[in-house]
Amino acid sequence: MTGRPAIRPDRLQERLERFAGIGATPKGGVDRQALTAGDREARALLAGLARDRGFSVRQDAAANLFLRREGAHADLPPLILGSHLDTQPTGGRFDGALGVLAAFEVLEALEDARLSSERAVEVAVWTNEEGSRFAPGAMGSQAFAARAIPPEWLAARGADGAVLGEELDRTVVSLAVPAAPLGFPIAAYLELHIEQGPVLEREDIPVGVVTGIQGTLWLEIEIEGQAAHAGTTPLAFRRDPMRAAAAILTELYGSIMPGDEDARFTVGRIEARPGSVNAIPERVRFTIDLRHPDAGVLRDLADRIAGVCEGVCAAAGCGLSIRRLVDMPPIAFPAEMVERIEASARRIGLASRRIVSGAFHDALYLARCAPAAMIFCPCRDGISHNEAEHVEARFVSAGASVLLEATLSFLDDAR
Ligand code: HGY
Ligand code: MN
Ligand code: MN
Repeated sequence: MTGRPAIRPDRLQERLERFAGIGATPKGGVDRQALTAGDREARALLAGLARDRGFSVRQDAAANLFLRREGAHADLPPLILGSHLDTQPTGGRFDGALGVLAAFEVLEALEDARLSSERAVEVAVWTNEEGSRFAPGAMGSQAFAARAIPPEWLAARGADGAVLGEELDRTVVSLAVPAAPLGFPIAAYLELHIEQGPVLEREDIPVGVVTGIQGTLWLEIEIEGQAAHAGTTPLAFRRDPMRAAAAILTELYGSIMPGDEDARFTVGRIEARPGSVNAIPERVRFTIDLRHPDAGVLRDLADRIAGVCEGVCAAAGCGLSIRRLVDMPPIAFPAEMVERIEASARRIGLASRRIVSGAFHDALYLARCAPAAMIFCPCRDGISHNEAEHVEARFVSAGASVLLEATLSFLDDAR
């Protein structure tokens, strides 16, 4: 070994720049949605970089990508470092990509130092974490944890009309690499990610030690009314689903978050059919993203939403259907994993604070397979899922250094 492995901040910044160029938007963000040509281009670029360093590349049936640096004992479950390369339609350069490229930087640092380890270390690129093109989110990590792809996912149509199964096949065949099993034993999982909120920056703390992830529900609300002429139909003759939706959203926006500072209620997508300016819609469909750290409260809020929808639609003479697209219960990471991340930050002289993640992450599902932990770094103004997303170089280096230190702590344990 040639000295203790170290992150090369310049190399990591160059990689972040290079990947940000795949799906770059005019406003400085990234649109590299899951299973698109841009996603495939980024995966191919990373696979090529991995091969150049002598790492092996595999891909499973869910298109999860694994870049492996061998250890002395190939039969030992590997340590996995990962995140995602897919982005929101108007996403940023760091959400997901930071975790993947910092993990790759850790692998390169181990290789540069010619460190020999008992077990392999692998970088995982999880498919479709965002869920914005194809619901649900965290699709690849869910399939890995369950060791199966639910058949109903494959027939699903994305927001752009594409069929998931076809896009998944296209992505898997786009990379001629050996197949990995869908799900395999792992020793532990570590993920670096931007906080996507304002806490760390506000307290000027470079490292977030994630203690858990709050629960998330995605609902699709569909209200059926009666299409009619906008000019000739008096109020008493209308069964207007948009009017019902407006009453529902007024009630829910006016009560859920104002009533509970830990609750998060978001309507990100709403559409009317036929969507004609002078026709009362036949149908209105909208999504709800509901989050809470407490599973019981999340359930009660979901029941409340259903009750409000049922009451308003009955009074408006409209039909109602509620589809659950995502149901992610909250999780807590194991105490010893949280302490390990804290100790890693302390050993390299970085201040840290514990924090619960408001966003879901692939680690939520990997936590079902092995001890898992997450490291956060601050992002400017707490902004994410926005093209203005930005992370200062010093925080990128700090996060990657903690990821390396935590990785070494696992490899040291195995000595
Ligand atoms: O929506 C989420 O929490 C994640 O950022 N995709
Ligand atoms: Mn993310
Ligand atoms: Mn995201």
